[in-house]
Amino acid sequence: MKMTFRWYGEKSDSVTLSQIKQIPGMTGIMGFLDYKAAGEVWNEDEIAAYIAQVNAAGLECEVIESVNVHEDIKLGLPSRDRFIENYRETIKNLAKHGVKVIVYNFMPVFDWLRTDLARLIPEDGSNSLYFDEAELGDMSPLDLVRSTIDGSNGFTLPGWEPERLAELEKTLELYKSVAPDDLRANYKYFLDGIIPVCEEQGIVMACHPDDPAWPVFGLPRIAHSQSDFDKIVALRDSPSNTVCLCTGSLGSDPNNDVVAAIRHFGSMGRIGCLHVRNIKHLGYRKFREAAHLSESGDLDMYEIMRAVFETCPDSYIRPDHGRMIWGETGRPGYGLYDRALGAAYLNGLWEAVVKNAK
Ligand SMILES: [Mn+2]
Repeated sequence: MKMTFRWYGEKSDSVTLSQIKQIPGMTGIMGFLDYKAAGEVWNEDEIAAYIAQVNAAGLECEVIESVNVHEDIKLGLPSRDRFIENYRETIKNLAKHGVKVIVYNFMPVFDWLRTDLARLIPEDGSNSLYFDEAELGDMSPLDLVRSTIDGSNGFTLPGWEPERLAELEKTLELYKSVAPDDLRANYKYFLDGIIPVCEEQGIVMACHPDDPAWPVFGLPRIAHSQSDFDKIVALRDSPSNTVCLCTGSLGSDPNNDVVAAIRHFGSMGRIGCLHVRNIKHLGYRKFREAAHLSESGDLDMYEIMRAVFETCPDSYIRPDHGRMIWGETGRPGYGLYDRALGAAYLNGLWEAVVKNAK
């Protein structure tokens, strides 16, 4: 297991590399060029500069999260071939600089969705990301996007870049004629275009689940259950076509057995990396993000780490979204303190799992 930490880059993250380096057991970051629009080529010189900066802090950068997929690819528009060619170029450039895993998602229009980015947790006075489908009921997609941007403390949220939002209404219209099977067909076309390059370059693609784990605003969503991911890994049968197993995203639906999903895809060799966090269910399609500790939420974190150890022990892992605690402000979900506590806790579970196995 390699413990890592998501980092958005010097200009876009309130957390510094030297702070990350001081978290016990931290080996590297999951890195991102925050200024790149979906569909653009990541050039070698900018990749080299970013990774050199990370390495200078004593950290590795073997996972990139995310290289976003252009909407035209998901929609299956004729212009997709140009964007797939750019994606291939980016894969080759990242591979040259030691990157092993690329996280991405295939969610139409929206990346993750929440109805409150700083919901007070009454028990301890901290706050965390929160979702309640009932609150979404009266909101249009544009309302939600506006309130998300308003609540993001001046940081651009991944998947919510203002440039993309101008075209939001047009894009929502185009998706009206895209059924889940159409989206899957477009997904296969994308994988057929990039996976041969990944195999040749030693890169693993890791698809992040839909978050929350159900359809929103009537858009097709095809990546929120074990059976969905069975279809995805079958779209292109390759060790380079894998899952980014996000316990909090899959776990937002209490019907998903997260531990079973790790064992299933882990033993198939189809987990490219994991995001490990806990979640607290509050009702039908209503949840908040919890501290990583098992007893703070509804997931059994010990069983999660044991499933990783027994089926995919060499995986890259990172603590996922944290609460905001101790008065910290920053990008919602991505402060330093609670994620550092999460990493320390997961490392402790890992040590117990490893020693118990001996
Ligand atoms: Mn995640």
